[in-house]
Amino acid sequence: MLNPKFKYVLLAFIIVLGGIFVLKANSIVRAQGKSESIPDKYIVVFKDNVVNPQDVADEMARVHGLSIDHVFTTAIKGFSATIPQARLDKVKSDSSVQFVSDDKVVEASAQTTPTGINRINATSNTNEGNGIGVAVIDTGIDLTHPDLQANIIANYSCVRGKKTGKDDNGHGSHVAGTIAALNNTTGVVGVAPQAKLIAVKVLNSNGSGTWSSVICGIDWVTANIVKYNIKVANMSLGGGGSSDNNCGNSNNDALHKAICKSAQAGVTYAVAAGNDNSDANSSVPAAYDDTVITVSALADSDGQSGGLGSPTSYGVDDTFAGFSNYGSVVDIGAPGVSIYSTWKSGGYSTISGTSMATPHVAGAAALYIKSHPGSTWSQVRDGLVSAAEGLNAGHTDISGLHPEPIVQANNL
Ligand SMILES: [Ca+2]
Ligand SMILES: [Ca+2]
Ligand SMILES: [Ca+2]
Repeated sequence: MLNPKFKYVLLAFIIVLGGIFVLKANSIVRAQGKSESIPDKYIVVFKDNVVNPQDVADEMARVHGLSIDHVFTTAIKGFSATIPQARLDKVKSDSSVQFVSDDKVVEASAQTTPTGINRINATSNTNEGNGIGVAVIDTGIDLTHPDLQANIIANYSCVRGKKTGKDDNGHGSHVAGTIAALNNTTGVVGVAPQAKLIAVKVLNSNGSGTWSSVICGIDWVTANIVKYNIKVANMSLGGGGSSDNNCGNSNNDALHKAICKSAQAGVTYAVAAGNDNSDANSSVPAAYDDTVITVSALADSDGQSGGLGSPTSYGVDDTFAGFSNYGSVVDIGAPGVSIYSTWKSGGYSTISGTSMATPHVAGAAALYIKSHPGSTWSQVRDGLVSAAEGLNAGHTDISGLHPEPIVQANNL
C-alpha cells in the first residue's frame, strides 16, 4: 500500500498573475508610499541644449547663492542643492532651467505585508512567537535569505546527495516566510516573526520525495525537540493513503506512527489538506485526524474579511479555493491563493495552494504555544479553532463542503 512518491501538494497552482516572479532582494529599491519632501532641497533640471552642466551649475550657484550637493551630466543635466524659499522663483526662471523638482526621502525595500497576513490579523501583535521553534519539513529553506536568515537556527537534510537544509526548489522558503519572515524594513513579514525556523529537507529540487525521507525528517525533529525548542512542524506535502485513527498500528503505516510519536513528544503538526478538490481522508498526512491539524485553503484577494475583494482565479473573495480538499478531517482554513512570500536565492514569489495555507496555521500555532506553554497538539488545535472566524462571519461557503473556520492570529 505504500505509495513511494511524495509529491508536494502545491506546484500545480503556481501563480496567477504571470508566472513566478523572482526578484533579487537586494535589487529592490522601492520608494515608500508616503514620500516626504525635504525642506529647501530641490533638483534643478537644465534644458537639453545646455552644453556644460558643471559650468552652468557653478555659475547659478554663484549668482543665486546656492549650496550644491550633486551635479548631473548624463542621465539628466542639472544639479541638486539647498535653495532657500526666497530664491526659488529666481532659480526656476533662470534661462538654463527646464524645471525644478522637490527632493524626497527614498527608502530601500519597504516591507510589504502579504494579504494573508492581513487576512488573519497577524499584524501588530505583541506576541510574535519569540523563541518558539518551527520545523519546516519541505524542500529546505534559503539559509542566507535576508528576510529569513536571522530566524534560522538549524538545518538538516534527509535527501541523498544534499548535505544541508538549503532550499534548491523554492517551496520550503515560501512556507518559511509565511511562518516567520523577519519584521524588518524589507521584503515580507511572517505570522510569527520572532519564531525560530528549523530547515528540514525531505523533498528534492523537483519537490518530491519518499515516505522514508519524510520519516527521516520527522525522526530528526523528534530527536532535537529540546535542543531547538521545536514546538511546531509544518508539512505542506502529501500523498495517497488513509488513516486507521490508531497511529498506524492497525494498518502498518510507519508515517502515521512517526507523527503520532512526535506529537506525543510535544510537536504540533500543521499539514496541508491537499489540492485535489476531493475528500482529504484519502490523502496523508492530512487524513491523520488523531494527530495533526489539517488545513484547507481560502481564496482572499484583499487581506480583509467580508467578501468585498475582487474575484481570484480559484473562487470569489472569502470563499474556499476551488482546488482545496475538504471533509471531516479538515480542522481549519487559511489564505492559500496568490500568497506572496520568500523564495530561494534571496527572492520572492506569489503562489497558491493548501501548501500556502498551512504555514499561516503553523505560525498561529507558534503564537498560541507562546501564550499557552505546555499545550498538547490537540489543545493547540482546539485553541486555534475557538479563536477562528466562523462560517458567515467574514467568509462564506457556496460549496457546502467547508464548515471549518478561518484561522485568526490576533488574541492568541
Ligand atoms: Ca521582512
Ligand atoms: Ca477578502
Ligand atoms: Ca483533523
